[in-house]
Amino acid sequence: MTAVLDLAAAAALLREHPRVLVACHESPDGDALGSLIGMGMSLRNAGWDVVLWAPGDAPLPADYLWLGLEGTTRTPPADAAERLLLALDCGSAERLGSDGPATVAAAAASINLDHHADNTKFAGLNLVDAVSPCTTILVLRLLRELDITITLDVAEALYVGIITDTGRFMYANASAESHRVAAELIDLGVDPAEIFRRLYEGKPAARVELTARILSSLELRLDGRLAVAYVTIADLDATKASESDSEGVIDALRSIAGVEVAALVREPRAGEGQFHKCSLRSAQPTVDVARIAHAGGGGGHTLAAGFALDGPAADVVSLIEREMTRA
Ligand SMILES: [Mn+2]
Repeated sequence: MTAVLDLAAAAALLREHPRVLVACHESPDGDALGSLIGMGMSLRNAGWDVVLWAPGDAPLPADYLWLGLEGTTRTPPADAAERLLLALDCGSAERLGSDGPATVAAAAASINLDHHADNTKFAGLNLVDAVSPCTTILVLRLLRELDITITLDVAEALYVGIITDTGRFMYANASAESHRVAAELIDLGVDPAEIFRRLYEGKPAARVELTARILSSLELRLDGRLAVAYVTIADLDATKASESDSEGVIDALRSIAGVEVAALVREPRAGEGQFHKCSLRSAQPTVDVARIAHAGGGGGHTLAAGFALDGPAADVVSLIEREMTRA
């Protein structure tokens, strides 16, 4: 089942605007970057004047550099107000970073293409399909609507969104459609073994050392229903790893028998104040971590969500415990 999206309206709006600013959410993951590159390259190949915007100042995750992120800007371009803003995988204007809301408000037109159930419908035209396992599948639907040929580079970028947002087809959102679209992309030339090698092998030793340190902080709470681990600045400094190197660790927490919620709590860097960021994963289909994230002022999906809290790490954990024990 897929939602009915007004793809025709989006295609018409794009055809009226030859200059486009394609954007994804800050701290981008594989789906955000796969969507950004897949959409951006396709529009550029088809003759649009495209600027790619990945908001934020933390380095883009090294795992995805091979997608071709060199030309990506980190701040909106000077002529942003003259462009159509196409936001991808972005649940709110705030997820476009501190310049997000003003850039959306000033844009010549705006389209919001996303799969987050808590999407705030912040754009002029909102295409939100919460049933879709990832945004790259929605990007593919829009490219087909535009009659744009899918090149191999684009197919690879779209495939990355599917495998990362479904946890390599491991999560409950790994629908028949996700497998069908993956098969279509393989038919276009995508080599799954090669993509998996680029994404998950050849890891820097620093990342494995960081994983070891994070896992040594494991706490099982609420009789083992909650698994919490911490990423500290000391861990990052000692291993010379970056914050994005901690991305996969939460799956190890989630895999522990009896765990319902996995939480990874990140200590803020100097200058980020007291904001502890927390990623949440559900290990049980009946446990909705988006509800916990909302209680902390964040957002996300039923099975994967996050929030940031102004206060010590202990407050982050108490909030999760309070929400988990609420009937
Ligand atoms: Mn996504």
